Amino acid sequence: MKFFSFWRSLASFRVRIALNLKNLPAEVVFTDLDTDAHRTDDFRRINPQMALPALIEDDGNVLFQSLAILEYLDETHPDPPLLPKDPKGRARVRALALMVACEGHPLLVPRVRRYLDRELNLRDEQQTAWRRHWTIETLTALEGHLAGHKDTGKFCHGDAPTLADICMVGHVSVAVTQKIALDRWPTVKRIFETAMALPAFAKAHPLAQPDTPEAMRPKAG
Ligand SMILES: N[C@@H](CCC(=O)N[C@@H](CS)C(=O)NCC(=O)O)C(=O)O
Repeated sequence: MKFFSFWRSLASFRVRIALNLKNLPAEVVFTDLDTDAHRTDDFRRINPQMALPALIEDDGNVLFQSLAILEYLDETHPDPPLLPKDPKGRARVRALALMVACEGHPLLVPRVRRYLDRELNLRDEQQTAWRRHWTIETLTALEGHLAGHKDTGKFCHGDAPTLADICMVGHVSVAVTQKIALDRWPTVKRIFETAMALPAFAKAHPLAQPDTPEAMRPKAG
């Protein structure tokens, strides 16, 4: 498989976690969003939406949209499962995942930031306020659903990671990058720390990728 990814892409982060959890090898094609590598004719032929991630299987089948990719990988490689067995549980996990992937994340992607910058002329300070607002809103909504819910366990749903955790950790990473303290979302914070302690999650982190700029990497010590 060829996996088109960028270190900072949160949707790529999700697929990296799933590939790691399921122990699936993929050749990574580093696609630099900062140099518009996703807007080239070559990439547009792969994903006309010009967004990461994309996965090309060995038979040429192209997969796009991270949640569709995650569910496809789960159906074709069911172990370990990323969704609960019962329909109610699956609905809850998908809903938690969609709160991030469909509501929070789309407001932060480069094409939206580009529009805020070039068309609406929002300066850095206003753009930072925009990012903080939607990040906080999403984490507050997640905390509301997770805290005290009978199905919340070590992870968002039960005691094993699911699509919900895979989506949530990316959004929490954004908050960490923006230096937003996580204390006001204790359940989210606890689950984030539990998930990121797993090698499959830690190895997928944006700051730990081969294409992560040196200056962004955490300093040892
Ligand atoms: N809903 C899509 C989001 C895809 C997306 O917006 N990806 C971002 C990186 S996380 C991207 O490639 N953006 C390019 C752009 O906005 O120009 C998914 O989950 O795959």
